[in-house]
Amino acid sequence: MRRILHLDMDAFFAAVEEKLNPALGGMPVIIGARDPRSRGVVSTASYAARRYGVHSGMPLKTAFQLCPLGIFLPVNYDAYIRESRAFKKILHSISPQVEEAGIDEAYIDISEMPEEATQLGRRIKESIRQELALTCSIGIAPNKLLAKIASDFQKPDGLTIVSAVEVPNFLAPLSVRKLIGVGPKSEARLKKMGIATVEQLREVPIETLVEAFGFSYGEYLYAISRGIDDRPLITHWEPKSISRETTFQRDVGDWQIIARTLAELTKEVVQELKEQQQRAKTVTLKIRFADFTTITRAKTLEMPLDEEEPLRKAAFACLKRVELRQRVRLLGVRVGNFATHEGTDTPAMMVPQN
Ligand code: TTP
Ligand code: MG
Repeated sequence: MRRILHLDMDAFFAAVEEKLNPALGGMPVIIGARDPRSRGVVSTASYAARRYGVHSGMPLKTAFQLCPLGIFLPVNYDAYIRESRAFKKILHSISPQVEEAGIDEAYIDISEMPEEATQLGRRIKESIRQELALTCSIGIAPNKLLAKIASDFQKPDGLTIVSAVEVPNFLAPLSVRKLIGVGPKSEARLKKMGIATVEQLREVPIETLVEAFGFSYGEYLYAISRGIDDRPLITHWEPKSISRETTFQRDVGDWQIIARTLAELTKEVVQELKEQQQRAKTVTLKIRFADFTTITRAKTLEMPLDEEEPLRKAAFACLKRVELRQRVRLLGVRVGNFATHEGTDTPAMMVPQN
């Protein structure tokens, strides 16, 4: 079971200013410029300032009208970068599986960590509070999409844990805008269709979504409203991989078509592998069925290779391990676990298992 933690610092720029000047604590601090009548927009505002309706992206002049007694400060980027590095260092000390997603946010893959979610979340928040005197909000959920929504759920100083069984109920009442990839335009179009919440979006048949939004975005909305997101974390340490996947125009039950597609995808992946002068030791097959359940099967070879035939055989060995109990919507192949050509000294006699 995948467990992803997303952490986002609270009112980050404003919180750093409050840390540097404790006299500002609890006051309506607005970051953007020292002169609130100048042009430009609000970078962020402390939670005390947000009570007046001030928020990121708002013209400073509007913020000044809403909150004339606010403390307006210019952006002091160097200070924020320092604090950003410091909190990320704490995260890297907890796990090597960290994706730095922005100046004040990061994901950690905690699937392999034995610690219970609440405990781990509290421990990280406590470290950041004690070592940096800053607060953050954390979400823990089965994937990146859900973890990010969860970290935003009880801001500031929040900790929200969403287990796999809780996902449908957690998502149902939320506005569609909370979903990654749904901006103001899509929100407006959905509203015209009578769809405001994730629950309402889930009730729309996929055909209707594809008709209204086109094939790929329609499919995307269908998946995302069900909390499906298999994006991997992008970490420094993660070995690189190459992958290709394809979504069939119509779900496929014919084994011949599946086999032919798998061979084509593998061929493309191997071509890329050769271009990148890499050799891969692990082949992973991904299949998404008509009902959107998604499975992966992996096979690790005895040594890294860049030839088509053994890698295709490995992909087919994975396919053989899958019960094709439903039609297939999507097929994908990934090769990873790389060794560069210079890197490994491969004995010519070894034959890969298949
Ligand atoms: P956010 O995490 O979106 O906002 P925040 O940390 O200030 O508040 P919270 O997470 O508690 O809701 O963005 C992080 C920082 O990025 C923010 O402190 C300032 C900067 N930023 C801008 O400069 N302009 C913007 O429009 C946004 C959204 C953020
Ligand atoms: Mg933040």
